[in-house]
Amino acid sequence: MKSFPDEVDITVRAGNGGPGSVSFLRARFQPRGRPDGGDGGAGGDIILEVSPNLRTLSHFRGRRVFAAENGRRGQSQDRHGKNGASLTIPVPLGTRVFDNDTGRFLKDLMTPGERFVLAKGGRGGKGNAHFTSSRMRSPRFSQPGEPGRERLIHLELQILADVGLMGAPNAGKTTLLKAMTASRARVGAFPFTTLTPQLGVMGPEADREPLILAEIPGLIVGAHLGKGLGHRFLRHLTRTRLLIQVIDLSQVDPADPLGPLNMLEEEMRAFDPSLLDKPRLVALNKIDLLAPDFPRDRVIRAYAEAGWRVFTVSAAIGEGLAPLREAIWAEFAVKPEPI
Ligand SMILES: Nc1nc2c(ncn2[C@@H]2O[C@H](COP(=O)(O)OP(=O)(O)OP(=O)(O)O)[C@@H](O)[C@H]2O)c(=O)[nH]1
Ligand SMILES: [Mg+2]
Repeated sequence: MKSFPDEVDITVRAGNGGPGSVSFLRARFQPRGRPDGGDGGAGGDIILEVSPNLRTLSHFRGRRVFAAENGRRGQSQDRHGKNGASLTIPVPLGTRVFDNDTGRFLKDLMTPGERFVLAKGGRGGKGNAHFTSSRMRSPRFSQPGEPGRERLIHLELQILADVGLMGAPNAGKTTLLKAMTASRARVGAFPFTTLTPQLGVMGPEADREPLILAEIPGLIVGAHLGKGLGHRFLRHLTRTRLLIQVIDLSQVDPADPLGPLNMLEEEMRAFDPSLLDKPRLVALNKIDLLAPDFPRDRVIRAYAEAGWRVFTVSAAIGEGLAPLREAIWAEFAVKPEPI
């Protein structure tokens, strides 16, 4: 299995400023001409930008050096040189930025669309038109452009969940998480606090990028988290694009099949109504425990008729997991372009 691509070292080079120009406007009755050398253009910046479509740093592939365009030389007739284009590097939410020369932490990118200037382009040099004075009417020099900044940068992806498993205590979230995810060794290497949800990595497989699944503990109801909801926990919800409502089907009252789900939804609304904007799947778990007379089909139909995408599974014996996994992959089908 390919290791989880969670860190990358890059060199970034902002553009150099263009040199100022030395030029004289030849005009009648002005033997030496008026200095008219324009300023150089500014070099382009190197900018990181949080792209909501990315979930890993794997789009860097082998690319390690990123350079922005240099500013152009100033021109005669006081014309300013063209500014160099900036280069924007897309990164996923949860990217932490370090200066690789000093090891210093620079930035935690935690908002979709957020931008961070890694390296400023150099300023353009001034043209000779700037240097005229009473003593110097015809300066034959201009200022060189300022060099763009070059830095070694270390990017590290904070492991944040793509998929959140929610549900009442004992519904089987942990068991389902473990049944659907493979090696967790890599994730385990990250220092998490005690309030951090359980994490697992699904994939990578074929050409699918790996997905991080997280158990959102004890639901938001706060029964065992109370006001101690850790920062990291909230961050997971920020990035989570898909939620799975895990319900213990063996505990469902056939007279009120949607009861447990409505309760979860109510709790989510109370905690943060924007959670209800995220797509949600329902996993009716513990089908291996159903009594023979349990009206299983009728209960499932009630969910489907209410518009839910519903899956019946047994996390314990691994039944019904394949269709659920496919539905999860389908939700993340957009493949990031290499940069
Ligand atoms: N028979 C059966 N037992 C299951 C199934 N899934 C989970 N369990 C059992 O249900 C109990 C609770 O499972 P967990 O996975 O810990 O449930 P949870 O939702 O993570 O619980 P909390 O984290 O405490 O909220 C455990 O004893 C599991 O072995 C299932 O599909 N069938
Ligand atoms: Mg659990």
